Amino acid sequence: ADLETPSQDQAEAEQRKRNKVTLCVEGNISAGKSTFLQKLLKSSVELRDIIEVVPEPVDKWQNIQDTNGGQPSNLLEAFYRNPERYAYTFQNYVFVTRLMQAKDSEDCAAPLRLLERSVFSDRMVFVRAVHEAKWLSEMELSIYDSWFDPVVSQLQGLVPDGFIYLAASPETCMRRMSARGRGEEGGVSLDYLANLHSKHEEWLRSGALRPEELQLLSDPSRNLTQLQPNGFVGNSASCYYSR
Ligand code: DCP
Repeated sequence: ADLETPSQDQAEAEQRKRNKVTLCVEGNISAGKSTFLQKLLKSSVELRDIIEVVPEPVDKWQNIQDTNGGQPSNLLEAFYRNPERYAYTFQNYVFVTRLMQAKDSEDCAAPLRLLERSVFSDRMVFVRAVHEAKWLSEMELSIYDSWFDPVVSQLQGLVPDGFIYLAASPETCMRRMSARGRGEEGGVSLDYLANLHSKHEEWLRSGALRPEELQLLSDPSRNLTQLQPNGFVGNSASCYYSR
């Protein structure tokens, strides 16, 4: 009987999981996602108690451990140095590391989980942009597309309850990116940022989610409702979906 009846701890953990809200913070390179999340945590003790922030695993992309004990490699740097060669490898690894991180934070005690970016922006923004730049071949795009939906639909932990979009002009992002001076991003052009910007706008502002995405996000068991953009946090952010 013990095997069949979940303990009180297990039942509470399940209940916590069901009641947890997950939002993904989206925006262009250097839009200010990490700053926004850090400020939110510092803004009040009460907020800190209820929020679990899950930063983007950029450090994992910069430090690929060598399985033979050699020096770690930097995949982010390899991608920007030789995008035709590494765009697919990079986007593939971005997906896997995001998945691992989402799983690791799934059981956190906080009722509100804020993830920096999502597999949806990876696909709708970055994968599209690198394909348009001809850094991803037709075959590589088809491979990515062929596994994306089946994998995501098997992994409920990847589907958020909503998105917070931090909109910033490509010029602002360029200025902030140059000021930050992350070594790998030295060659990122204003044109590339402008393309990423328009892809974010198309995806999040026009509500142009793909039918499969809408289906995933409006799964009745997740109790989601589509909302109009509502200026959720400050004047440059919108929350598109909410319980
Ligand atoms: N990146 C990418 N493809 C993805 C995700 C990220 O090419 N699917 C790249 C873009 C950046 C780097 O990874 O060079 C880090 O991405 P972010 O824009 O998400 O992170 P930032 O640190 O720039 O965000 P912010 O400054 O808003 O905190």
